[in-house]
Amino acid sequence: MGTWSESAAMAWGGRWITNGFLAWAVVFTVPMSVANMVPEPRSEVFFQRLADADFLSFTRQPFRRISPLEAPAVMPSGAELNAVFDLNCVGSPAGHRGVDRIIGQVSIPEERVLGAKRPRSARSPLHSVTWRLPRAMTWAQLKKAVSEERCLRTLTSDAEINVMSAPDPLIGRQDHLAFIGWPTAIRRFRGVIEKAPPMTIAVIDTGVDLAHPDLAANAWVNPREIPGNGLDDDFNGYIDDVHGFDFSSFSSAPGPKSSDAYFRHGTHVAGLAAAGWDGSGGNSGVNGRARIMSLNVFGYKRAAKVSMLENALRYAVDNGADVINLSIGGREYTSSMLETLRYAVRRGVVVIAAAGNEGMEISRDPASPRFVTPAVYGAEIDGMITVTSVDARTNRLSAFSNFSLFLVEIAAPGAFRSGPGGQEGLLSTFPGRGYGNLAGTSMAAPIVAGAAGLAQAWLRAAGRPASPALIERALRESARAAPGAMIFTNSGRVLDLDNLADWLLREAPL
Ligand SMILES: [Ca+2]
Ligand SMILES: [Ca+2]
Ligand SMILES: [Ca+2]
Repeated sequence: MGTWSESAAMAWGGRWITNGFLAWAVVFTVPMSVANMVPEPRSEVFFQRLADADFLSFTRQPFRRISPLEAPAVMPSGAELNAVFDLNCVGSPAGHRGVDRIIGQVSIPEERVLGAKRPRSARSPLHSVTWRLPRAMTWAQLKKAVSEERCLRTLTSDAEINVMSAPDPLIGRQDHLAFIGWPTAIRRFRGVIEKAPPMTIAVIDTGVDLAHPDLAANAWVNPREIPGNGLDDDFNGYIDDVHGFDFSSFSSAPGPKSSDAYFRHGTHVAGLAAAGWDGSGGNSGVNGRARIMSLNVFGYKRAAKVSMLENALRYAVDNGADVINLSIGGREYTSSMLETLRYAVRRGVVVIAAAGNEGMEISRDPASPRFVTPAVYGAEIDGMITVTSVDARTNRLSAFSNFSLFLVEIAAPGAFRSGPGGQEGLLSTFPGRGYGNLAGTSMAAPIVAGAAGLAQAWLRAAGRPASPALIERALRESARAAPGAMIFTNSGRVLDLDNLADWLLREAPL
């Protein structure tokens, strides 16, 4: 991050909500109302050239023209912006070269961002770059600089993204699988899964330790990339990306970059979704035949950036993921993220997002302190599912769970017990051959991601188009009613794999 002061950050709106700030939100509830919904962003505005659109947003208010009077007089040196470029932009001498020209100083050297070639036309033409202001700039200076950049599509604040696990639980258990009916249902799914080509689940997180004995056999492999030769063999823009990529430290090793407890998160999440059924440890994922694509957006840092998340989403879609798990989130609106999520679903990829752990009702209004992204977009995107957590011991909403009758779509176990007296978490894989316990909506989401992979395999085996919308419908309609979660999600339901198998047998017989 830059060196700008906290007061400057407040004025700019770039990163003023920290984890510490969230604590008060637990007691902050207001009546639910459709007034929380804001109008759909207009896509024609979104893709207009920046210079033509009222799009440069430096506050939490999107799509609102910011006059020079409203904008901060001076953007501080070191402020970080998310610049989204169109790599196929016509009319620019070299497309992305414009990054250097206008910005003067880019945090990542251009050739390392983009590799030797431009993406093929089937891939997303967009690429997000963190632009750190090299010096303090007035609104007029900034606007002049970007108005000459033909290939810049949007420029917004490059907000922080954090993981969504709750404070460390004391003990952990693995019978969350029993809670969702897995032990019996998996006999019905297993034959289908083992005949079908493996599903790929992209885990966009703190990195997955793919050397873990329960995960190694399920590591996704990029078949057209030769490891370790320093070349981008498949011309996808990323050098030596064999099992995924680290979008934060720009490294082809996508595993956790630190042994700090914070960075266990991605490995735990991956194990819940897809630890191998035949592993040496006592740990099973919901879909033990899935392939895990590790997309690390944290690197060595405890906070990711929206620009990295957007690039990771595009990578997952363009490189063959079937399901994307997002046990991460932020608190600030950035227009390009919604468009990137829509891109994923449009291209047939199911997106699963954790609702967050502030114990509050989330809001779709970007100006609200209860705005949580990307979770708030699940309800409006058919094929993206927002997940909250129930305690597997009580069948009630977990004390930490965010909720919304409008915006949260399904519940799954994210703890055994939560609230006063501590919590019991879910057991899954930790880096370094380990196992451990975590609790949170972060844990509930990958359980649903694994289930989405099961449903997808079944639908394909039955010859049905496995669209993200149909998979969402299967999971939600088959979920079982849970009185303890009734008013907290728009389905009032908890994932149930036995019911899912029944639903699939009825709607898509093999
Ligand atoms: Ca490559
Ligand atoms: Ca290579
Ligand atoms: Ca949805």
